[in-house]
Amino acid sequence: MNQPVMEGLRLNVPAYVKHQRLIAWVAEIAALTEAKDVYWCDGSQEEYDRLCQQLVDAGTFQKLNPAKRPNSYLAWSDPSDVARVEDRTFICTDRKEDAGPTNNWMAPQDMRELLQTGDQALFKGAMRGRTLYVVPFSMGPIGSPIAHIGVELSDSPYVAVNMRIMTRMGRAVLNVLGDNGEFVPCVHTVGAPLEAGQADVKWPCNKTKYIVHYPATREIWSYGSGYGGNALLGKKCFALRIASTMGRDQGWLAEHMLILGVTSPEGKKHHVAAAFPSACGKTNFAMLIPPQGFEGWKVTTIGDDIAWIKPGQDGRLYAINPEAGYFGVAPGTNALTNPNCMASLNKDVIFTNVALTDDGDVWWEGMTDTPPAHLVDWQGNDWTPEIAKATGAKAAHPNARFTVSAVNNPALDADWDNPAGVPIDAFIFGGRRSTTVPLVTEARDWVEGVYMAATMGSETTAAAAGQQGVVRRDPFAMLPFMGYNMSDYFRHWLDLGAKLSQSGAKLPKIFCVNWFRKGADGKFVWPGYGENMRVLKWMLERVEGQGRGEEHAFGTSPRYEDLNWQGLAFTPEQFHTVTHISDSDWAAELKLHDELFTQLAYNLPAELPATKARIETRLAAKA
Ligand code: SAT
Ligand code: MN
Repeated sequence: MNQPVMEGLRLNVPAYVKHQRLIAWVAEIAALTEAKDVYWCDGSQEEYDRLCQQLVDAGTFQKLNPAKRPNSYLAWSDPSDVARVEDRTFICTDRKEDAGPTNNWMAPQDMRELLQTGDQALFKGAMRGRTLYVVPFSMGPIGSPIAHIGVELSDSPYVAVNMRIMTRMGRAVLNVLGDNGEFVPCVHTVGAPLEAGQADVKWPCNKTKYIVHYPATREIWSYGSGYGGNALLGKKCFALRIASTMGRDQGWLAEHMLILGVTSPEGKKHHVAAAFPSACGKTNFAMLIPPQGFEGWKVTTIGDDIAWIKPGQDGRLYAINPEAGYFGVAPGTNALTNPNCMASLNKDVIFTNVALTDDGDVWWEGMTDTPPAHLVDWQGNDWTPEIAKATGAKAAHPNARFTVSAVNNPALDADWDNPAGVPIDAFIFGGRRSTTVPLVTEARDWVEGVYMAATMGSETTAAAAGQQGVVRRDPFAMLPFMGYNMSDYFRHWLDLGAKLSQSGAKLPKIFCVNWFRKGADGKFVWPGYGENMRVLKWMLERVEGQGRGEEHAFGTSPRYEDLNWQGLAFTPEQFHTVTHISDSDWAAELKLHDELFTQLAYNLPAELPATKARIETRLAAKA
């Protein structure tokens, strides 16, 4: 029975779909949500073009001027639906302790009643009047032993076309799934049923939002939002929250990390994975172009946001990028900060919440020094530099995004799609801190590196709804993305390190960086972007056992003379501003580590407070 017919609804199952469990689940969700019909995405270019045209006809997309931006579209979201909603994101484990104090929790039974089974369950009838898109996707190269498959059922064609860019999506995935393969079921609705005769809006969504994960059954249910990580469920929901749980159970890591390759002029190649919170420059770092003074060096991108990292036969850690595209922050991106990114955006892009120029192209704050004389802003209003000055109106939303395929990236690494992944030589952890944290520090060992990553703080950005610019602890840049108890996750990192070093493997070095220190004038002191290569090179010298530095309470940092300054006027005084360790700042900082440890007391590994005590002893000895 390949075509079960439900009341008034055909499932439209293509002949190549043989997976009865999948078909039954689609039927169940279609019935629950009362979708108007079902469409199975095959992932073809023809389908992508057709769905984009459909989005144009519906008013969700505007086609950009093909002479300026071939095959590209602009979407403006509802102003209430512009970022991830962390306070509406839930981890539903049986025991509250297993979700931990950093996650919102509800008992699975209660959540299911709210979403699926109760009289007023939100998903009941949620897709009325809409098409249910079946979006099969692979996180990681299709068929790779380290890839995992998901199927998202969504009533948003915007989601379907974005998923085609962000993942390997379509028929080929169903072929791999065969008639009984495992997949992570992901259900998504914008939560805006259309009653008969009711006209649609350009960006349907609902004031009520739920982004829900059931780690035990590896299910994702998302209600009410059409934006970014709330709706493209392969990304943060699957590749981080659900995958972190899978990694804990199976002995691997799912991390909020870019992955890049660095090749020296002599042809020696290293790979690093770096964790930064959302909107702190991961995409820029992953596409870095070495500056003057680094002739012959090459940086290549494996991934810009998420890394799945597994121990290989040789005991080294191998990383793959489970994604196939970039969902990057547009504002601030320009030909100076990220030329590779600008080149990636020349064609085949979906832009969301940037401004429209009078000649049918896009613009955002920071794209050019001089803004165009007239724009239509992301909310559809006239925008001029004068209006901006008078009202502060932004042309683009600060969390405006581009969705683009990795293959558009001129700096794409030859191994980006290698099913075996790339061996990691160093981990980098970085927050956005205007004070306190020095430019770069190498941790003494794995345990102290885990301490650094666990206690990382960062100033909040527009990537999440809520107040911006306040420092919060963001362990491993995973705070919004942890699928289980944070302390158990620290334990998992410590155990993995211990296991690998027992097997005689050389563990990656761990570094902590901060590009964001400000001077007395409130401006960033470190130039950042391509200049980060100077710090990166020092880290790789340390990996090779060569780079020099100075040991201090937290680890080892370079002195001024240990970095290559060729081609950059950066004075020892400026270097002091971005590197000095202030005793009073650190006394306050360590109190915040205490607060974090108090919050995470349940199952907190004893190694972490012990490391803190060692650091305090070193600091006291110095005084
Ligand atoms: O909205 S996303 O989660 O996709 C992007 C981000 O915040 O990192
Ligand atoms: Mn991210």
